[in-house]
Amino acid sequence: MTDAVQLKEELTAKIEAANDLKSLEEVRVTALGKKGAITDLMKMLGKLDGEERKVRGQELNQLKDEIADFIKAREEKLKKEEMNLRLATETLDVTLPPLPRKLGHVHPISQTMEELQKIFAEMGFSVAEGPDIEDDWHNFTALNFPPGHPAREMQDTFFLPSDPQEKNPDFATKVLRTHTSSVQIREMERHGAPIKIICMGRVYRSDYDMTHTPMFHQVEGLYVDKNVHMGHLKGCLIEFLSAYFEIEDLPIRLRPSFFPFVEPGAEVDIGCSRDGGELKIARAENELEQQWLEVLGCGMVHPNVLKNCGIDPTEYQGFAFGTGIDRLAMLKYGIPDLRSMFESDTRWLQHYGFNLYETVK
Ligand code: 2NM
Repeated sequence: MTDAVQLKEELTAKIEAANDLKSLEEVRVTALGKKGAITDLMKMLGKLDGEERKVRGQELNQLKDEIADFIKAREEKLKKEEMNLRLATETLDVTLPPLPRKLGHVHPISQTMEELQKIFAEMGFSVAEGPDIEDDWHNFTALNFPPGHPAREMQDTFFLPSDPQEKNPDFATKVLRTHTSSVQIREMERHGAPIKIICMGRVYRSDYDMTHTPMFHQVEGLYVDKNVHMGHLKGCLIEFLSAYFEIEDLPIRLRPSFFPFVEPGAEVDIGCSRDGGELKIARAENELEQQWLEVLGCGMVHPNVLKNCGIDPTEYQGFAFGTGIDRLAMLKYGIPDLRSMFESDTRWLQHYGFNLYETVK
């Protein structure tokens, strides 16, 4: 009996002495835990006789409840004190500016595509898209590459497993498109003439070195209508290149060249200087000292290509041109290594990328 009274005094003193939540919890374990003092006494009840057990049992239960209530009250008091202390000492400066948010950047290729789309939209071209996986017809045959033509090998094409259901090899053979001209074939087949489109997108060739990656990007233009001639082609290219490089009197020259899908075909150079090893796109002060940089291929669409798309070449003519978007981006934005474009290095993108809200004017 007395031990219950004594224990109550002892525990009460300990609870009052506990000055923080941690030491209060230690007292709780000493009193009410599995091996606590009250628990120990309760375990001994079993050894007592009926009446005494009942009386002592009630006493102990009461003691247990009292101690538990007392601990609870002490705990609340300590918690309140702790909160008051924090409120008095901790401050929050709501006037501090927020942490800067990390913004992503627009890849130079996306930026260049936007610029190209804008320039050509102003000249009345719309944008067409097509599949990356092409058949032999759209990638080669329709473009006037006859079967076994060396250009088919020249292209270093990635061939895919062919379609076993398809009997016609023109449609059975599958490739990763080697140029976006395949999209222009599809558009001419579907819509006929007149047509005025640009195609932009990924193209694939089995090639890898300083200046070649197995995937790169092309933009190609196509204009088919009645009475279209090379004067229109040259005018369009002058407009495009001077707008893109933002140089008003940019010199441009055409050199005869060969592509199976055009006749005649030409390569297009822009004026540049290479003073001290640094390439600069500009008109030379002295015309005789003008240096040149090749940037495009072009020509009048071959009559066979028009025929292959169901367009009558005696009624319609067209011009077409094509170039690498990656190379255009490198030239305009001073990017030295093509391969760095596809390494997904965020530090590179931080440096060469564009802010989303400052893209195309
Ligand atoms: C080039 C160079 C010359 C071209 C031709 C065609 C099509 F589909 F109309 F025949 N599309 N693109 C073309 C012509 C592309 O890129 C160097």
